[in-house]
Amino acid sequence: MLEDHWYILGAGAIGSLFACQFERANIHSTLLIRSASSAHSLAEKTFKSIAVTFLDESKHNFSIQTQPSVQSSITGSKESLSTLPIQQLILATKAHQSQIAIDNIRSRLAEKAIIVVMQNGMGVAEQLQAQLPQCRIFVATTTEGAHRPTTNSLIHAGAGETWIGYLPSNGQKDYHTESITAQSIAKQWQKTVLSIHYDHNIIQRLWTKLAINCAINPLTVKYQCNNGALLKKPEALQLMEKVCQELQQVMTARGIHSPSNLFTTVKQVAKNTHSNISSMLQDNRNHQPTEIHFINGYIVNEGKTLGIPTPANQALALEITHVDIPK
Ligand code: KPL
Repeated sequence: MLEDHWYILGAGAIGSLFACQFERANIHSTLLIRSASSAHSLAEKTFKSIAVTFLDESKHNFSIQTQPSVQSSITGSKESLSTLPIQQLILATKAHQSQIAIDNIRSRLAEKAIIVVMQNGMGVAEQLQAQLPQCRIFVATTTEGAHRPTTNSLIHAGAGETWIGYLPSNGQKDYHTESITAQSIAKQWQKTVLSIHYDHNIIQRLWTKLAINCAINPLTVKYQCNNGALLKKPEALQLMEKVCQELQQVMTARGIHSPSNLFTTVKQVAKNTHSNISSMLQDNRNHQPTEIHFINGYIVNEGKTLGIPTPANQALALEITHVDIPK
């Protein structure tokens, strides 16, 4: 039986979007945030105001309950960390921030806590399965488009779809039971206006999204352009094709069905999202570390394990890791 309350770790665009849409649908949530500076207190509870602009351009202010995920050493805040057990958690941090974020709240995780990993890239869910074998790890992938111009505002810019499923882990858990739980999560989240589905074969969907991110995101950083502009650069298209060929080989070797022409699929996504600034380019422009290690880096590691060379992905992973931050 699911509880009607979710903790959300990671108050970026997607974490905040889900918190606000949950609030609207009467699903209770608590945002676990690092800094209390943007929150205000009311009757011993702390809230963060988020002004949301919806797809139809209507606006609504939300007051989302928050708790600090880490004791503030900067402000010397006396605010004590909650010890209430976390039964249901959405991990919506950037992939490279996951480990530290989970470590900060690890002592609060209930013994059989449900954790839904919802982020770009791959590898974190598997890491958590190994580190927290008692917890129940699920994965979700979303194509909702949202961005946060400021910490207290959110723009829901593009309608997308969210898919939830269970990632089998060396047969430790009962696949049937866990699949039913994933279906219940999808059903509960369907109370929101978001388009949410259960996927029996979530691994396939995660890999397809990974392939798209591998072939678009680092190229937008390399060429400092939006997604659509890649299609007008012959050099970028050539590289995109090579990245896709390597991905197709790795996916086939892993027994993952890849679209028969991944390159065509990727070009179509770049066309559909032509004016998007990819999440990796946004990180790069915001002087933040990128998720490259969990995107192309993941493919390089998979290739090594499978004995498949992935020179194009490797070169991109190296280049983006060391890319100069634009002035
Ligand atoms: O998922 C994306 C991202 O930017 O991370 C794409 C599909 C490339 C859209 O921008």
